[in-house]
Amino acid sequence: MLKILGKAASINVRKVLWACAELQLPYDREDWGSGFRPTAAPAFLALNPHGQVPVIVDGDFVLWESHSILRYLAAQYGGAALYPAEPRERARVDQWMDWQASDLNRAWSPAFMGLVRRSPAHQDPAAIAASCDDWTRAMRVLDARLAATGAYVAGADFTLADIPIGLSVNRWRHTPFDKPALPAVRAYCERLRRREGFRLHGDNGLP
Ligand SMILES: N[C@@H](CCC(=O)N[C@@H](CS)C(=O)NCC(=O)O)C(=O)O
Repeated sequence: MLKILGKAASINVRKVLWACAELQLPYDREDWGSGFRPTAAPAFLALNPHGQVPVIVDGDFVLWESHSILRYLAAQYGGAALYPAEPRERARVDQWMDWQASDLNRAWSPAFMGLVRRSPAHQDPAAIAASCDDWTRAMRVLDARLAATGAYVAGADFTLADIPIGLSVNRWRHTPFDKPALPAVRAYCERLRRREGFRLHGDNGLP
């Protein structure tokens, strides 16, 4: 049975849990990460030397890095529709996944840490305001993309990319600052609510 190491509140662990729901893949999950077993434990560092969740153990195969895990699970467990083989379709999925993990993640980080996590180290109002601006700019681009597809981020069909992007939209909704109305993002959220994976691991009250 697939083993997932990581607390269920972590956005990166939730990507993996949602992917398992899409693939109807059973798993055992162990709570690791802040508030639970420490990822600095030697047993954990032996699996992921970065000391971060999620990690999966699939037989004798160990893998860390959430988007790599999503791609592996889709490839290994019949997720061709989630991660198409056709090079251009696949590249479009990768493009949005990579953007989420890099630019979008970077944009929201100070605002999220300051406004939601209330981290004492992230209370500089100028840094929070700049992050809110960057995040809003990124979300406007996403809104335009979703308005153009009228469906999902990579196109007409739900793909792996909608997992990190869907969780990001959920985080946007839960972060308290003055945000513009983004009608296509709102409609996308309604569309995602039809999926059990999003209801369980995305739209579950956690930011
Ligand atoms: N790039 C990594 C980032 C993983 C990451 O930042 N994980 C956080 C939780 S969301 C973590 O492990 N924090 C340390 C901890 O909780 O102890 C991925 O996508 O898997």
